Amino acid sequence: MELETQKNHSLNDFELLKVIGKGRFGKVLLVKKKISGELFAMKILKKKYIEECRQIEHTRTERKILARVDHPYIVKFYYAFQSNERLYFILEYCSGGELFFHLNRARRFDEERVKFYSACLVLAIEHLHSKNIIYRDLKPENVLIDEDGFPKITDFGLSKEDCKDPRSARSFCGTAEYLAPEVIIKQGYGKVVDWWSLGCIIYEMLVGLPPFYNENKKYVYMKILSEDPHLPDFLSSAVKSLLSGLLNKDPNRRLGAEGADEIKRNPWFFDIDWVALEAKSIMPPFIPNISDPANSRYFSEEFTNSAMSSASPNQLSPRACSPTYDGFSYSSSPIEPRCAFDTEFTIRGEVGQSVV
Ligand code: ISQ
Repeated sequence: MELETQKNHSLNDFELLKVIGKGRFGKVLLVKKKISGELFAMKILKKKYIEECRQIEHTRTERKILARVDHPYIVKFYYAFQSNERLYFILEYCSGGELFFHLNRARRFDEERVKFYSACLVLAIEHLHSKNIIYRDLKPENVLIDEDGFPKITDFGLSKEDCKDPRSARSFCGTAEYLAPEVIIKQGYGKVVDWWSLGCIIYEMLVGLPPFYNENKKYVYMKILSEDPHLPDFLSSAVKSLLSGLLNKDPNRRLGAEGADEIKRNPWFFDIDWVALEAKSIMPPFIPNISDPANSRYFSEEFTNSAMSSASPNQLSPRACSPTYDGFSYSSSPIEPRCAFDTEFTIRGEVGQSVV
């Protein structure tokens, strides 16, 4: 498998400290660079899984995109190297852990906190779109919090490059709860799918569950295609109107179809100073309490307690949650994991995957 990696770096340069994440094709370790003592996140991908699961192109794209982007709200990529069996990506370490970890604990955030995170995400997605990249997998698990409390998106495994045209992407991929209707009906889609997922993540941070939620994916897809999201009374009218715009099922009429400025001008964001936010000169609403950055208190014990060398990437247990939604408690039994997937399909007649 060929991938552009650096020959002058190797695993030996790092002390491996802890497992802090696991995904479909590998795991993420907290590592310390021996020579400088700096901490990094090391994403390790097993070539065997990548080849077996036909992920070679996605891995190449991820590596290319990571090297192309440079933004305060996107996890920084330093370099990549490889061994016979594995690929290694050296990334910025975000000691505050996943946004998902904090949301799961708090159940939901207040509007000011949600506004701050979503404004940062608007800037990150605007940056990707300016480079004709569609992110395609925005969800709380893919947003990390850095040591100062700023959010950063990570995981470009499903992203797509060269998307100038509003119908340039076709593959049926993403995470069920965050998929835009045009992805489900396999119409061909463009950058505005990211604004739909932004609507989903804003809703989830405010309400405690994604807007189109069901334990069964088939019903998730049906709701996305045919139901309006329920907007509880405790939401301000400004955020309700933003959510209605972002969750417009018609991609041409969705807020953001004319570009990120349309979203930035929405009344809910009236008090955001976008220039100051881009410069990271606005104080985040929550600052992780980290005296020792190597202490992984904001990472699930499911990861950090596992042996570094033996854990298989497929051992990730399903996400269990029982968020309270409008006073109604959903089942606390484990539900299907919210995993991203990718199924290639072609609009004109070739084999595709039926989703509903
Ligand atoms: C950086 N810091 C913490 C966790 C991470 C997980 C995946 C990629 C980068 C990361």
